[in-house]
Amino acid sequence: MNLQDFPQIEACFSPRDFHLYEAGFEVVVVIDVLRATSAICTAIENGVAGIIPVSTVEDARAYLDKGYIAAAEREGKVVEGFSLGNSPYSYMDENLKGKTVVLTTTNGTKAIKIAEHKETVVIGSLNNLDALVAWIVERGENTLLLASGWKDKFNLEDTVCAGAIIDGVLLSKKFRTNEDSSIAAMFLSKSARDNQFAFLKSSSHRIRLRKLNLNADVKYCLTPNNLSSIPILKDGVLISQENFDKAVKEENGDKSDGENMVEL
Ligand code: 3SL
Repeated sequence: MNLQDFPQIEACFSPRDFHLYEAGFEVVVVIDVLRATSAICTAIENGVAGIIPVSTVEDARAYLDKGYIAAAEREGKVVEGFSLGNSPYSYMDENLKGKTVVLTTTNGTKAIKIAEHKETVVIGSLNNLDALVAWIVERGENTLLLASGWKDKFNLEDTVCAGAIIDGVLLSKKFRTNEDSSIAAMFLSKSARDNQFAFLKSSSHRIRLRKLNLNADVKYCLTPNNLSSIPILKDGVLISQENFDKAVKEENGDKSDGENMVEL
């Protein structure tokens, strides 16, 4: 097979640039290491049935008023009136098992909403790195890694994560990469490999979160491969890969697994 026939994997550094990259990509992986996508992966791994990403605090409040469980973060803090934000630790709660949570965050959910019209949107983090790499390789489709950044600006941690994903996927020798952004991401990830925490010590986002006393969250979010869930967007709700596959099977006429479906 010619290199040009291989599916492509690329990195986009900011939601602001998404329109420049998105054409031709069937799969978009949204990355917000600190902290939205790490929290979403944690939630799904810990049995949360679904996460509904919304753009604004007002949207989240409207769901809250209707009786939904809703979470909101702005500037790193839980928004007044909400009891949940985007700390991964708050999604390890037994009481959330089987529930659907509405979530809005400064950067991560904004990036998810920007990408939601694409065929397949999945959630990436350092936490689910290897599982995600294996999923991308098996899927074999053009894949764009969308870094959420900070308010449309480039950030180190999402780029390092994107570079690590590209590195892993290229090892399969079944993908190609073209963009300079992807090459830069791979260089950054190689520099960070031995100690992500030390490498990202001076990152603006880490400093911001440290000031808010969120060091434990940062440590957790920078831990590779402590999770294996791959949340996938289905009709506006992020669900586990297993439930996604069941739902698709059911839509295609195979009802055999239907009774095990989680109700959203
Ligand atoms: O989760 C997010 O969207 C973050 O970018 C915000 S936080 O500073 O990590 O809370």
